[in-house]
Amino acid sequence: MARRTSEKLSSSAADKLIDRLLRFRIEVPSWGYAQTGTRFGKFLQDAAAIDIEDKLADAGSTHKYTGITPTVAVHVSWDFPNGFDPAVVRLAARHGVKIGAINPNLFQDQCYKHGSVTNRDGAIRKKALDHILDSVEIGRQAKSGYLSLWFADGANYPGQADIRQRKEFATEALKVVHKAMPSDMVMLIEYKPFEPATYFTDFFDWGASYVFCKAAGHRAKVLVDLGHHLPGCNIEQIVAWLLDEKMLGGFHFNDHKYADDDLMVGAIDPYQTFRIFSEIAGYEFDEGKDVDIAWMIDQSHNIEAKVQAMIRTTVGIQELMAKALCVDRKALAAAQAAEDTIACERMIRDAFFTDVTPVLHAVRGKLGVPADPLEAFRQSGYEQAAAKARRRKRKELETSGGSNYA
Ligand code: PSV
Ligand code: MN
Repeated sequence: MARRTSEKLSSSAADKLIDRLLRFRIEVPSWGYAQTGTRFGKFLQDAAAIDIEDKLADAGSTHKYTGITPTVAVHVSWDFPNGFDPAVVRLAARHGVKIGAINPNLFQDQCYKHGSVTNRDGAIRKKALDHILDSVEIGRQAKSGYLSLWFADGANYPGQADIRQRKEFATEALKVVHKAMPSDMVMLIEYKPFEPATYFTDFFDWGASYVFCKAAGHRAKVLVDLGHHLPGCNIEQIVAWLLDEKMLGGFHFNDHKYADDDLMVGAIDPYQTFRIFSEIAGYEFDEGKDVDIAWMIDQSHNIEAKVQAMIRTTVGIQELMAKALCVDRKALAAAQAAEDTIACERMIRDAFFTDVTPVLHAVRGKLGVPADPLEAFRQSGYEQAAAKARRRKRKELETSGGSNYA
């Protein structure tokens, strides 16, 4: 198929596209810069972040080269282990970024073996709830707009647990948390069909998250992690439904081949991510305004150079958003009304194959960042300097693994 170029867009369409992209921001995860890996082990990198200071420096660097990642999601147990620390907020500012979504950690402590907020044991449920409430407090003090909840809770065997009772326990906790949140905080509820639990997870799909959100309160919304669906799932349809219900809270972007692989966005199936963006672009066109959701990356890279992978992912997401904005919505609606299936499908695929490089260069020029952020970062020497400094720091700290996340 011939490659269209965005230069062929009318100048008003190109201007609108550029304007929209200038307002588009993506949040990076602090844990994406640390020594991470699979459950079989970690391949250590000298340049990987050791602590929150390094993570914020790396996030700052990602933002410096892309111009669109001004916030960093944090995991409370890894980044605020002793509760709120104003020094972390100051450090973030020094690196040109802000603290974003607050993620409580309800999956690492030994006591959560049989669940956190769904545990049979009331004392463990209380511990989990207290940790979430502490996280709300950290979010309040850090001026974060989002409390992002992911529960690893579930069971491995039929009969092991009471599914309905666990649903009730989780609902009780979410209601308490929702009440405790400041009025401008949004609760994001993530879902995942399996892992670590294998038979069921309590928050297993978008419908479960939707039901929990409705029970929790009006500031609870569904978080769609692209790696959290069973093969063949039509994720863009889920997104369209959640948009229509005003229940889409945000995304955790990543790509995958089989399961929650945390690969760089666009590496395996860019057309899938594009189709999601196309649904959003259509929604924004119909509503006449930008959708107000959390655009976040959730990737823990195993063998990839950390900052490079984050930059590549960020520009990959930006490119797919740009392509989705190339769909002529009026022409598509006309083709749909005429039941011209061939024309409809062609419009979507043509947009995907549009070369948006000129538009992206224009946007980056306006943002004051390099036209090719990844190449500029690779030439900058940041990674080599970080590796040197962090090798020294590890020696001083007598550590090799850095963050305990795997
Ligand atoms: C779980 O797989 C998840 O997607 C959740 O968002 C966690 O917070 C994140 O990964 C990091 O472990
Ligand atoms: Mn996630």
